[in-house]
Amino acid sequence: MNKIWWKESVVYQIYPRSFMDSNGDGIGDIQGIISKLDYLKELGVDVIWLCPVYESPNDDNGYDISNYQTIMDDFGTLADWEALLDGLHGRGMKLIMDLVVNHSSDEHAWFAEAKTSKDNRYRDYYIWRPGQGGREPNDWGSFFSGSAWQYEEQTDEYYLHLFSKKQPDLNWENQDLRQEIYKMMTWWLDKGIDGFRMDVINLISKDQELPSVGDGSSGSYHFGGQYFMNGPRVHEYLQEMNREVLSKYDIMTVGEAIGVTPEDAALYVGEDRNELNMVFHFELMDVDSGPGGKWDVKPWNLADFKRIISKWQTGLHGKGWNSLYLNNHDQPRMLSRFGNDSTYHKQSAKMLGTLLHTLQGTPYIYQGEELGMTNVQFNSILEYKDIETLNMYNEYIAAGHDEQVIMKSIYSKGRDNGRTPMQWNDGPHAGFTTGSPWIAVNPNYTTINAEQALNDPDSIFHYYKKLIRLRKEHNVTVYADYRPLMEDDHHVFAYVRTLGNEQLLVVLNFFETPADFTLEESVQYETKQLLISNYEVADDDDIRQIALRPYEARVYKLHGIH
Ligand code: ISL
Ligand code: CA
Repeated sequence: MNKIWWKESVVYQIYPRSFMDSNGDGIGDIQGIISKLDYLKELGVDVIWLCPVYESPNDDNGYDISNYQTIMDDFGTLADWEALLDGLHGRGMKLIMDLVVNHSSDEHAWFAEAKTSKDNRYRDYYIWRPGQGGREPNDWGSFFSGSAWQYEEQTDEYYLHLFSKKQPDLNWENQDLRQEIYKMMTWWLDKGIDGFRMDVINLISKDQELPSVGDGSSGSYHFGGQYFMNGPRVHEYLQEMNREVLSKYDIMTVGEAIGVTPEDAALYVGEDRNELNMVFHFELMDVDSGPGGKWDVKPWNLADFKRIISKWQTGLHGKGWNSLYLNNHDQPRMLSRFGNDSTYHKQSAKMLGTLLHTLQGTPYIYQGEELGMTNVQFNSILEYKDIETLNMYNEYIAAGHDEQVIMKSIYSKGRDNGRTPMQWNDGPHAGFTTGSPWIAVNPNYTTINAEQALNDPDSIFHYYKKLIRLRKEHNVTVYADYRPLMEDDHHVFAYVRTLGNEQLLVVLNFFETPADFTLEESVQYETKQLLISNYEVADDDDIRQIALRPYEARVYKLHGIH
């Protein structure tokens, strides 16, 4: 494994709309982030990933971009953004920007032109097709419910939108479009940013036949992923982007990749491939999805959870670098999903944080995770803001589903779980805004908030701080290989990581019931050192046999291998 800064970094993801509001309009903004830079420095993270801050009509909270080179009014100005970059660099932190180029907004100037006529110069920047027998060109469904096609009267054709109808897909087959995107990326890089997180980047190449999935008999829409996930030209495009843009800078890149296996991922992140540095895969995020997809919630189990992590740890080892995340702005809060957000709030948050920071790969912390922020349950659908949630709700209601059942799946899977405002203190609106927040604050802010966490030496925040520091002080946490222990145990997650003559032993109890850990004989060592734990542990504790307490987590460094 080659050593490089982004492997040794910890990334912190900011969802600007919900981070900190500086001017009382209820919407988080760039000056708000600037006011919290010392907080981020204190936590010790190295890189900030900023979700989209570009001009946008906000159909999908900034993931629908109408101008890639201006800042959204709600968030501030380009001068504010430059101050943010300087503020980060001045504190020794880096900034990566979200790059959303599978689609633009329908209010982007390119699309405004493209829809006017079939021979417009920008027409081919998007994907247009005539209807088929009075219906859409094919039977693909959108990620946000309904058809993936929208009819445009002016030219009597449909355009493709894998997400909302205000997010038309860009046509990467068009070389001029690709060059415009590379130019835009270069413009940001020349401003001094340190990399990109690339939104759904493995969807940019579509099978040009755009085939239907079904035979048309049902009249319903289907997931057409086989025709646009890891499509025919995706690696050609990314290699071109790397050659023309990325390779010219010392930056990091991470691509969001839907439906990839470790084998697929190796093609994106293989160190000899000249494409990306890391991808975000979805296998772990699908661990509690039933056959009906994300809203068809099924209980997850530790056997699957461990199997997926082990598969990625060993699958990419020596080939490419993993990204590690347990939640983000699209996912429920990790603590409510995989831990215990009531009785063992602190213990389980620390246990999950231990997992995140002790695997091979770069950890990504999502804002509020370091405080143990939890899912939210709003009483009424009217309090929800997310387009994916609202569209699903309307579609399911129209299809006659039970409202209570729908709300239950929103409580466990809805994206707004991760989008409630950051909980800074126990004052009005959790100190997020002096106005009225764009989305309600989670009522548990009176006990879960940053001010409380900073004052409590035993807080999740201080534990995260220590985890982040460990990655700096012990190379073994970053570069060592991975070997699962007690693989068939469905209660304990344990593994050993080896680098030279050092080993890292990680033991995690994933449940509230006590559990026994037995260290297999094959793991040999001379001395042991407890690096971190979420309970008091005696120095002379025998690690060959540990009686683990609820959600207990321990990390040992073992010296001397025979
Ligand atoms: O998980 C999902 C599929 O149901 C979605 O939440 C999500 O749309 C998908 O993970 C892709 O995410 C990215 O692209 C979307 C945007 O809404 C998400 O916020 C973004 O992370 C479209 O740009
Ligand atoms: Ca604001």
